[in-house]
Amino acid sequence: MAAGNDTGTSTAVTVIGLGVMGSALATALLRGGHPTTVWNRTTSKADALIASGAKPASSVGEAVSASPVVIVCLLDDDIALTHLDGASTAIAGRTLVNLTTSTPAQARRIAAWAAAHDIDYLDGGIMATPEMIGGPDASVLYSGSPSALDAARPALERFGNVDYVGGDPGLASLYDLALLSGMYGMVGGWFQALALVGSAGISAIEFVERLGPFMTAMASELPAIARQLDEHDRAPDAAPMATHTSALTNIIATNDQQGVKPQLLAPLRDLFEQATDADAVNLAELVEMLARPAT
Ligand code: FVH
Repeated sequence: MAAGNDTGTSTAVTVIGLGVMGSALATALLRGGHPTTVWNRTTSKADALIASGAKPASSVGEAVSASPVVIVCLLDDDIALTHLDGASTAIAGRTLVNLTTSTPAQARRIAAWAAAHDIDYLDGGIMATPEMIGGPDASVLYSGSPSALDAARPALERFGNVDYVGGDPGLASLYDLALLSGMYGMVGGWFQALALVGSAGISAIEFVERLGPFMTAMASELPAIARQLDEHDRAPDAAPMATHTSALTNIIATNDQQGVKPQLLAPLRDLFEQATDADAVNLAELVEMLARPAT
């Protein structure tokens, strides 16, 4: 059963945590006309929001009592759980959306805690920077209780695209971390490439005019690899595995010769070497090798 105030046409929302991201979320809610109550450990971070119409709360318990939907955006899940647990009686009967970055196990832990306290729980992973919140490019992953999603949806739509990925509360976090894995892998490639051309005195700005389009062209290979994975397709790639291993060996040797640490690509070379030794025929097989338990 819903608890707290739900005045007018917009759901009242409480935001716990007013770091750069929590402040952006609260700002988007205020802009969307949601009565918004805020709490932060360092109270001065609420000042600008209060000037824009937010209601300050002097404790987490007071904050959550003000709204049927409670959004948490703190540094990490341990901190979130500590503060929520101290106000569990006040949160009972409400919808809780936790946008603190977590691991799937942490998300499931908070979901189990919420279930034990009669709290409808949705976990989230924000795929946006604070500046993007409320804009057309912001997207937030959600997983967990469908009824929590329904209750919170009008407020969540103020942040950006609502991307619900399933009932398992750990799923949003898994998708979040998998997407970030892709991003950090790509960023690692950028770093290695820029360090290598930089060691030869080549301008980074000049080089990225080549790197950007090349990365975009290579990304077009991704759906084919995904299809091979899903279908366990063993059709051989045009390039034999040994070709990739040789390319990576040359890349690492050249980085060494140029005085650039090859550390970001060395593990990838090792994986390709193992794939070559195992007579792997396509790149999808490397993904399967990564996911296979170590023997
Ligand atoms: N900023 C971003 O671009 C990313 C985008 C993807 C999602 N993340 C996650 O969002 C969570 C909050 O991140 P943030 O950027 O708002 O971080 P900060 O500005 O550092 O604010 C941290 C808030 O946590 C509060 N806090 C820290 N320790 C405690 C504590 N022991 N007790 C109570 N509150 C605590 C802090 O309070 P204060 O220092 O202002 O008093 C801020 O409210 C995070 O999970 C990102 O991974 C953002």
